[in-house]
Amino acid sequence: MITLHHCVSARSFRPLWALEEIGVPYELKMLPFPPRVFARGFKDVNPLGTIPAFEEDALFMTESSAICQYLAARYSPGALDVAPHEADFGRYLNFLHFGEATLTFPQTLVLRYAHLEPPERLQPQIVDDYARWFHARLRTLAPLLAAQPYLCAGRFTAADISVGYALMLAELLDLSDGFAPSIAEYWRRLREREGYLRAIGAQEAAALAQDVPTTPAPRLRP
Ligand SMILES: N[C@@H](CCC(=O)N[C@@H](CS)C(=O)NCC(=O)O)C(=O)O
Repeated sequence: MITLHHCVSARSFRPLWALEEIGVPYELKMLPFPPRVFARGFKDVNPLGTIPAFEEDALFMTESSAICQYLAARYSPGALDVAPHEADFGRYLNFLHFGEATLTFPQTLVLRYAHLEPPERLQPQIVDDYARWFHARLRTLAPLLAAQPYLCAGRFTAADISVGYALMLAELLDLSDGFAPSIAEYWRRLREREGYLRAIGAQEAAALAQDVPTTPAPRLRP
């Protein structure tokens, strides 16, 4: 049985979306964000204190893109996964990791210094610098997405989940006004997917059932 520890609309949304696209059964354990402040017992599950935390029997994973890669390879060959014999295998891996390492990294600085820290620790210069960083890197995808509907392999893959989550977070952070038209259109396509809509529904239902706020991230306590 798979267990996913998740906070509303945090990076753990990537594996949640993958699970819903694939249709494998799982248990969703909701936490208030950030767990290291509001759910201290969570460190017994994941000493890093971060989400996602993913368990399947003896397996334990904490990297959102790696969990998507695992789920795709294990449960979705030929669909969410791109196999080594396919021409786009390398491009698939690159986009899968680009979503987290290049796009989400600057966003987390915007999240922290525009939204999470107490007022006296907010850092507008950092927010501005890393918002620009995010848009500059995202723009590199615009010509590709003007020419094709998905990132690689001629189909929707786990790489689209990885990059798609960065677009979802950009919207939550009010960064989506800067999307190039082809990226805005790509994001609209992704948001209309049944798997995405099921994942949104699953996190809302689980948050209500488990008495966790359904809105993302309150400010950190000073
Ligand atoms: N590279 C990791 C990052 C995990 C991570 O930092 N998650 C954030 C949520 S989006 C978190 O748990 N933050 C809580 C904290 O830093 O206390 C991944 O892709 O899953």
